[in-house]
Amino acid sequence: MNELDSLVESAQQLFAQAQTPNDLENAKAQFLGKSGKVTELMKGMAQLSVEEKKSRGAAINLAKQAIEAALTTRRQALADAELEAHLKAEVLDVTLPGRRCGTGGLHPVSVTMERIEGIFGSMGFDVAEGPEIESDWFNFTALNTPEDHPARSMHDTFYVEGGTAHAPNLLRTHTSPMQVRHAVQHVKKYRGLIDAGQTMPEIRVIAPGRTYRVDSDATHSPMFHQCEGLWIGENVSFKDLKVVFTDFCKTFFEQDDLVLRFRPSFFPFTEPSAEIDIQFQHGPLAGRWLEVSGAGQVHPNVVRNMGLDPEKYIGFAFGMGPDRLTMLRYGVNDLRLFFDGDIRFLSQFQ
Ligand code: 2U9
Repeated sequence: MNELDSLVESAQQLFAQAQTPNDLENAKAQFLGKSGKVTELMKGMAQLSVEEKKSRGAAINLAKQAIEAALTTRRQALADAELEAHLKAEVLDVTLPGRRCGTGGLHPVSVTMERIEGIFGSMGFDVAEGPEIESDWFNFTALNTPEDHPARSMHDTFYVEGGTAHAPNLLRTHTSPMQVRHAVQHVKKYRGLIDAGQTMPEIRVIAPGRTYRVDSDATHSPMFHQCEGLWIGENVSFKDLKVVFTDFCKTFFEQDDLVLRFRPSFFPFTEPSAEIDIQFQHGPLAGRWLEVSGAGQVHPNVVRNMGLDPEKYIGFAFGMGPDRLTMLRYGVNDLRLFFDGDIRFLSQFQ
């Protein structure tokens, strides 16, 4: 093998060893650079005769072309390898299914709220929603709750800034104040009719929403939900309460043979008052009496606070806890699970 052939071969070997474009360019410089081996050979031709220059020059040129060809081939191979590695690292499988947007769902207590609104809506009840920060007049005084009633204490009620010492603001402890607001508006609207001795359209309303009390254990949360109901007219009796509430419970729990019990009780805003218990006839809770609501005939003082004559207008009110109804319907035994926001628990209800 002559000197030029072995030069070409050593260039090919060095190019083959180059693993990066940078290695390759360094290797190239050793042969084709300003002081590279090919360039040196060219310079070495200076002393040769014209004839010798011709043949030697042609041979060096052939060797140079072979080295350049090897360089181009290796450059291409390295570029191909780089592209291949790049494509491998960024695998894009166009056959993969797209990422879907989760559809989400309603919280189980919201489902209960909607069921309650639907059932009472079908019985002609309006839905009234309003402020969670209330004055103590709407929350307590209008509802015939005495100044020294324990519910007014700071141990039971969250007081908030604003208002005065005489008329403090608080987080409503029930949704009844919203019913007082609704009733007051209703009475205002029909004042002319009422004063003329004519009959005012009945007040029939439920007030669902968040309520707050200083209380926290497995069955009490400082924030909980309530839905209270009110029906006031000229001839609305305790019998209507029994019919309406029995119908509601049977529809809500989807059990026609459900049994209800009205137990005497006391609330400042109703007289007489009752606790309402239900008894399932089948299922895991069958036979047990479960308290679901408080209720009663609206106290004359509360009717008066709405701007109505209690001798003429009478009716009933009830209050229930949608959180508890949700626990009973789905068999959940810890109220706090509803408010922890753990998606694994909540997604079971979708
Ligand atoms: C007006 C007049 C009277 C609403 C009533 C109850 C009885 C009652 C509680 C039961 C469990 C709420 O979820 S709970 O904590 N409620 O026992 N609520 S009567 O009485 C009213 C409401 C509005 C104007």
